[in-house]
Amino acid sequence: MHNVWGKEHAHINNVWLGNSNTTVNSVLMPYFTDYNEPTPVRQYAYHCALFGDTCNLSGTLGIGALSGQTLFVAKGAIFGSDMDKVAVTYMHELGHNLSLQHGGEDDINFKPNYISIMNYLFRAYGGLIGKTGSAACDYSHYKLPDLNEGKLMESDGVDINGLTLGTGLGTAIHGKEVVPIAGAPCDFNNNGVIDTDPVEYDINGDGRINIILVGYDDWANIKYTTENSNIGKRPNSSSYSMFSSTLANSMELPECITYETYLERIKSREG
Ligand SMILES: [Ca+2]
Ligand SMILES: [Ca+2]
Ligand SMILES: [Zn+2]
Repeated sequence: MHNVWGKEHAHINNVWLGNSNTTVNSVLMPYFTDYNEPTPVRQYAYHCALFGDTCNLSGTLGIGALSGQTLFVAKGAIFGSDMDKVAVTYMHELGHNLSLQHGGEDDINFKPNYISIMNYLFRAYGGLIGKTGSAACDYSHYKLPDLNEGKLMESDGVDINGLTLGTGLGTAIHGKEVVPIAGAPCDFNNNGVIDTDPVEYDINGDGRINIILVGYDDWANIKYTTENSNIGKRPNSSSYSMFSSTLANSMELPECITYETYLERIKSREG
């Protein structure tokens, strides 16, 4: 990745990011005054990241346009300006720009078989489990086997084929680390034993059990071009995704703030 440092802007207490998809983009764009200079063609390849203090919604760590070009990182909302968390948030929001959702191709969060910085499961750990430093900050390299919550094979674990062999990568089941995951069994139903018969459990904690948790290879599917990068047009993203700061500082499962929630809160605040 090639980072180009832009201009430093005057301090604003709360960066106002607007109250609709279109305004978030149009509010962010003016900050990037060097974005179209000296060569306007930059806009077809570059992503614009604004590192601010906080934004108009407290508790928001970052916002990234899904398949868009703008992202915002609220450094001030990250306790102690922890640079690791800033890095994790930056890469996460950039991932949204690159078309990735919290479950890879879908927005199903906390999938133990999706080893990516896009997955909230790893926010509590400050990065991928089994890795330290910058190595802990990564998109997924493997499509791990899908997990059928209605028929989980504990002896299979999440990586029966050993795709992650030698990488040391791990995951977390019921708040307990499974490191490494290659060939390791998982106690999916949290009864303390590795059951031989298939078990049923809501392992991503979304209240649903009858879904397939699909694995995803981020790197093989990243979209480097934006949705609407037509000549002369700036792309407007169709949706944004946000992080809650409570998440980054807690082991508990936090609420997942969607862009719709963001709009509702802005509306109630204005009302
Ligand atoms: Ca078990
Ligand atoms: Ca579930
Ligand atoms: Zn996100």
